[in-house]
Amino acid sequence: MNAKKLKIYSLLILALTFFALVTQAEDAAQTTPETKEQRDARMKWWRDARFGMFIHWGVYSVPAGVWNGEESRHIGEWLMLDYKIPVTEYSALTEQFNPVDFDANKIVKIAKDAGMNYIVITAKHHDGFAMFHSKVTPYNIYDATPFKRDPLAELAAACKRQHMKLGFYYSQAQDWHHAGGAAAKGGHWDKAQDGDMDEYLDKVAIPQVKEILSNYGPVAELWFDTPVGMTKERAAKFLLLFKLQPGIIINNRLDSAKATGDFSTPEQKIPETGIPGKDWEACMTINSTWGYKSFDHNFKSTKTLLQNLIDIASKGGNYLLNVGPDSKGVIPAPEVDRLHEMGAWLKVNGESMYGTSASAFAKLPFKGRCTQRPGKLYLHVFEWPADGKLLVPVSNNVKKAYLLAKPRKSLKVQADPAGKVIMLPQTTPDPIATVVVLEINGPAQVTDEGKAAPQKDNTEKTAKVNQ
Ligand code: FHN
Repeated sequence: MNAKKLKIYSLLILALTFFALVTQAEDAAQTTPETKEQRDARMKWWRDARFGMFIHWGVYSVPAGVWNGEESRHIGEWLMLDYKIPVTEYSALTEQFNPVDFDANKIVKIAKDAGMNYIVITAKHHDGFAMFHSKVTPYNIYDATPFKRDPLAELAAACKRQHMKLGFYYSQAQDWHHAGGAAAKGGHWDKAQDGDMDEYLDKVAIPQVKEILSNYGPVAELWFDTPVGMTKERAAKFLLLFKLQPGIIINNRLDSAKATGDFSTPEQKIPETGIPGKDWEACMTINSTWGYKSFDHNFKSTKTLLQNLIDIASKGGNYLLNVGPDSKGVIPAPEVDRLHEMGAWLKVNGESMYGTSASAFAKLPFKGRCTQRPGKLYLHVFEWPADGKLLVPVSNNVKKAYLLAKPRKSLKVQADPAGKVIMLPQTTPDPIATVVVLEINGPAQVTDEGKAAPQKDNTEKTAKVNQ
């Protein structure tokens, strides 16, 4: 071998070694577990956000909860399973699905005006119908309906324009259209649904999740649901896709053991004492259904919705409040009205929600809730005390007290053995929730009045019984 050849070989070996080292380092970076600091940084926007919009929208908005003249008593998006509608019959609904009034900018603006900080929309629900232009199957809104538009692309563009975070819901296991997809509550009812679940996951669900994570810009949150048959091995295939969206936040419903994901998902309920030590997001309907039902007028009042938000924030959670657009793509007016009213309250009182942490107290001596940030307690008063006195169970030195709606007018504060008493104005400023701010020195020093009642010590009694 002459000197020139030797030099070329040496350079080649050097280049290959360098390439191998870089690949190794990259692999190591991918498998290195996230540190607490890294996780906190990734979760920061989400924890600060507190309030998001859930959108359940699909071809089920066409029947709108009615089948063969009967009004379904169950949630609208389950109509296909509830009435065991054959696959071809249900698929025919796509011909009538032409949501010409869908206006992504308007929807994002509704969410913005409501004080919501992120949106999560159904990319595919259990009926298997993709609400985006999927290349994986023609059973999607672009190919199978007269609409010929991609709502997810439009929503992604609108979110980008209006600086709104966007996430997708995807029913990974249940799919009542494609062969091999799972069906809860008794399983398949049409032989077109029969097939191999692994094949379904490999050929439909995984490629579609790849599409939504690749084609719509930044995806803030991914929301899996009803993990029927989702073993650890099956879930693992999805995990590989997440690196397509560094920083993505995933819910805990990918696998049936709920072993993966970033946050818990209490549904239609607010846990009594939050979920200490965990991130969580309560998803709830605004009426009684997720997917649009023409006859469901059971709308919660703005008061209930706002007090839910406050309750959730006081327990350290997020509120993902659902809306169900109709078959024209429009969010029903009673839902928009309520969101608008929530936004008006948040415009004044948002400081007491966004970026705050859970209450300093296990209990409060008034009807209401508390959130906090360093140096400030936000007391959400649901029922104005008749004597105009608000006892806050802290012993700290107080710097200032005022209503968040009137920050320049200081309220008098008196010391009390049980804490600090704030002198309130006589008339109730806000019938839903008035926020009183108490600025204090250092972390809240909670008096007994704000602590959980001590557990009764019954060891002696137990001992006697056991004798
Ligand atoms: O079956 C679904 C239901 O339709 C809806 O999507 C809710 C939202 O959290 N999740 C499931 C039930 O847990």
